[in-house]
Amino acid sequence: MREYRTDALPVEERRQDPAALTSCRRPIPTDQVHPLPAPRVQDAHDTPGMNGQRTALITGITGQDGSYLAEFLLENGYEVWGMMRRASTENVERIAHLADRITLVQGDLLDQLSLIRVLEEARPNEVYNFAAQSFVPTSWRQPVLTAEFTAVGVTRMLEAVRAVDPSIRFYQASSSEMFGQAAETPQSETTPFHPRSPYGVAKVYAHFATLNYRESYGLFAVSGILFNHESPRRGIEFVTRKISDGVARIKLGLSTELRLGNLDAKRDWGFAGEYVVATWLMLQQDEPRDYVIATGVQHSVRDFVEAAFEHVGLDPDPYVVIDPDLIRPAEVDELVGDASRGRGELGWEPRISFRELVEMMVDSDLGRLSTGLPASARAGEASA
Ligand code: NAP
Ligand code: G4F
Repeated sequence: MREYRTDALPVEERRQDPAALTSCRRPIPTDQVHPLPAPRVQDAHDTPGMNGQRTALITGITGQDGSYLAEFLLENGYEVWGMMRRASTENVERIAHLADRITLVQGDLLDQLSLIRVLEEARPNEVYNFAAQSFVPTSWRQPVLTAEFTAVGVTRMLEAVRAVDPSIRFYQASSSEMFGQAAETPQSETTPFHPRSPYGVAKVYAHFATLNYRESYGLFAVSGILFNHESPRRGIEFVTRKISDGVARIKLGLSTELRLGNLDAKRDWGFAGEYVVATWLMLQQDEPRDYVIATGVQHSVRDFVEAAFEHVGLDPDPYVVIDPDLIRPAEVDELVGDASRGRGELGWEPRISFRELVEMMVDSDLGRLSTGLPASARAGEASA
């Protein structure tokens, strides 16, 4: 097993990780909304460097996990390429601080030829397929598009790997959402799937496509079944970030209510910066195998709300409003993972606790929202 470093985590998140308190190679800004120069987008005529480094391609590099994995791989000596889809506006806030150290290339999971071209340009040793339509409620509103991105897009990616270089090691971002109405508790690699959303159904397809390409063609193709993982970079529509942002706004006097759906849903929440290390570890094994990655600790949405309000010294009751429009057509009531295979074979352990995660996210949103407010309203100075 190769040794690895985790000290590339941005200061705001690294300070929570006692094992990662060594110095950063260079300062990394923590403010994700601060305008920074955009990374270079590779055009078809650029030639990638050939200096013997290991090369990784991350699809979905503009997302939460893509940004953390890019930092981790750079810190561990990789040449990092990121695939992003074309947009009319910049969408690189999470990776802007890596601008001069990664190569971005345009490609889309909907376009088979674009995936082949991306692999031909990047010539990666490892592909991390993080790209997906990942927000569960959107999957009821756009089920066919979700299937195109999140399900069939994975087959397109696997076909591209076969066509360009079958020796590429391939990681698929499977999800605990596949367990859905779970047949047993806790859920492990052998728990049957019963997805409860079009997103979950699409992930099950992608999961079995990855397994099938491993069995049919001998690809080193693995799926990480990751339970919910969060961070200050989590998309604002997911419940944890919605809560941390909402609580910070209320604390700073910018808002008077937090509208939520089902507070009784239970999840196994970990820190995304640690989970991407597990994805890398999966591709460093001698044999391809699927792994559950989870903390093994379950909390309700209500627990998250209470911990977040408690952190800023407020009572949630006057502020939290239950909005029936946010209740899902079919709910995943509770999930909690058994990651003992990953602990044993990968040597992976989560370190950030639930409470540390909540506080990290609330503090980050307080800091972000305080910028530009009068001193009396800033984090730590605001009165209840
Ligand atoms: P995320 O923040 O929503 O990022 C998704 C990424 O996919 C974004 O970079 C997005 O690009 C890209 N993308 C979407 N459609 C695409 C397309 N057609 N072509 C190319 N790129 C496309 O998700 P995340 O939280 O980082 O999660 C990463 C992966 O892990 C996802 O597959 C997710 O389903 C899976 N997962 C996440 C969790 C979790 O708790 N976070 C748990 C289990 C599994 P844009 O920026 O252009 O939208
Ligand atoms: O934060 P969520 O939207 O995450 P969800 O549905 O568990 O999905 C996330 O985790 C999956 C892993 O299991 C990933 F595969 C997926 O890509 C995504 O990252 O909702 C969590 C829970 C749900 O039960 C939801 O009903 O929170 C409940 N909830 C209550 N009020 C809410 C809200 N969820 C959201 N997004 N917004 C609310 O206002």
